[in-house]
Amino acid sequence: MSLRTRRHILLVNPTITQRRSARFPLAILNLAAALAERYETTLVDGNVDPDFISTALKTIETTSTAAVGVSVMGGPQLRTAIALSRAVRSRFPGIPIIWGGHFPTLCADACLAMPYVDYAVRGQGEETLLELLDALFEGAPPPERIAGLTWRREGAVLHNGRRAFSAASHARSLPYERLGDPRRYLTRTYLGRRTSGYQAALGCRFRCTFCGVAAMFRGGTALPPAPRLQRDLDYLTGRLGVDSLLFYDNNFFDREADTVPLLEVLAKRGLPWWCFARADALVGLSASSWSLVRRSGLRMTYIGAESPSDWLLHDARKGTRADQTVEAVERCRANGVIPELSFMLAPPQDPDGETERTFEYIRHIKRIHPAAEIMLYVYAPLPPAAGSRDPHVERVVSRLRDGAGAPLVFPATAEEWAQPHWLAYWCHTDTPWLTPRLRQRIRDFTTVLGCRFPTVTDVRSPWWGKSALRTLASWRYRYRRYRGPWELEATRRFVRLWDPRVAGL
Ligand code: B12
Ligand code: SF4
Repeated sequence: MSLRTRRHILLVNPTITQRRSARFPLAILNLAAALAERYETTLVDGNVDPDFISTALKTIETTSTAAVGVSVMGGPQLRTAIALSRAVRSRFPGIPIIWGGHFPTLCADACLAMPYVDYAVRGQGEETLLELLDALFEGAPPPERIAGLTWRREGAVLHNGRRAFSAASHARSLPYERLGDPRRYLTRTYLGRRTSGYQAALGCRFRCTFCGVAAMFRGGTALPPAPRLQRDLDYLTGRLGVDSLLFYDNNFFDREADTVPLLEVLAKRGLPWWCFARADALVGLSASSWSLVRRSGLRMTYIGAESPSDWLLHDARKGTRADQTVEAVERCRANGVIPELSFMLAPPQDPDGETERTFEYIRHIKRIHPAAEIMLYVYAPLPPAAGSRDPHVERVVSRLRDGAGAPLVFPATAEEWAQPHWLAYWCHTDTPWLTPRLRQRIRDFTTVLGCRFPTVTDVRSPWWGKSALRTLASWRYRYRRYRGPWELEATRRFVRLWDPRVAGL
């Protein structure tokens, strides 16, 4: 295709967080890199542009945009994606609107139930989007041959077969400069003054039933070659001045032999960094790798601890055990790393009992490593992905009940998913089977724990405020008097603590 005839595609990351915690919108950057040979693209990011809908509409007008791609994660981004798509459809009714990302991957039917979504791309989006644009504008391939696509034919919604895992994006560089000044995305965190998000490895080998990553990659994973990491770090540190990194790899420590070359690259730089890791992988690391970890500057690692109960870990297909979590915490302490542990409270099988057991387990962990960070979520399994079957996930979901004890029915449309109670479900902050008493109990424990151990990731609240809250909360924590911490709530109105569950680090 000659340069003159290249069509223009608008790629949008609708607002999900406030500007000061915006990170590189990796999804649309990766898509732009994949389209670069055949299409022109404009990137619009609602996390840095408060008027992103007006910007998108203006872009469509001035560039004769041929199609709009929208990145959609369930939760708050669903609302901004809906607002954008409605606005585009009403001003430019003929332009195809394509949704991709974690929400369409799981809920493609709910997306296509909206008149302003023409296509839903399930799973990794690069190849599917390219083929779809070629189908729309070049006449080939026929849509039914495009793996990973959900679309309409004569009013009926069709889910084409799944697309196989691809590591092709490792061969491409991200066009950061297409975002305007990429330095806008470097923010102050406890790691440094100019922290950047970055993704080295793709996918995840595991298939935990509650996790969106499992539905996206279905066990596929690929670690990047070390020279790629080196090259990207040269750009990020040399050109942009990045001084610390958040690795978004789903499991940084996947296979030790593959991880060591990456650790060696990081050890040469000594930048403070953060990553996701599994307890079993950390426990299995050799002494020489831990020594590399120390030299590399790993400050904190996010571990999906999930539960103190091995039956639940097994049921959720997690593949780790509660004793491994404790051992991983000990290894982290010995090596100067802060473990950031996430838990899923109140599973429907025994919401009260499991929640209390988790509280006690957290206290045990805090005794071993008081600096351990704790992230509390509610166990809220998401629906099985459209267009592919996973009997294990289907079984887990079939056991869920609503508040009246009837089988839980998930929303049928994206707009229903955008209702506050379903947003809370998607964000793992509430479920229909939580009783008001248990909901309050979780809220109270979260308040007491968060005040007793303010997170080190909070670089914004004043030290005196954190110190006052810590003192005020200590007797409650010590004597397990979690109920009704009104004095902590009142003090928190003045000292607003940072919640990394909402905005990331
Ligand atoms: C960075 C990040 C964020 C950032 C925002 C990112 C942004 N878009 O601006 C922040 C920190 C704000 C955030 C918040 C949330 N996040 Co988040 N986040 C991530 C993280 C760590 C990396 C995402 C990323 O950049 N990946 C790299 C890119 C390249 O991959 P990708 O986004 O999947 O994009 C590919 C495909 O999805 C697809 N695609 C994506 N968009 C589009 C668009 C089109 C048109 C097409 C065709 C294809 C396509 O193609 C892309 C390339 O292959 C992931 C975990 C992970 N490691 O992936 C979680 C993750 C995406 N987040 C998740 C969740 C649930 C949330 C929350 C909604 C809730 C929560 N409890 O965390 C919150 C919202 C909180 C709130 N405001 O209340 C889940 C999503 C699960 C799901 N099924 O929806 C993930 C997978 C974490 C997890 N393991 O559960 N998040
Ligand atoms: S929870 Fe972690 S290990 Fe399990 S599928 Fe998700 S990313 Fe992979």
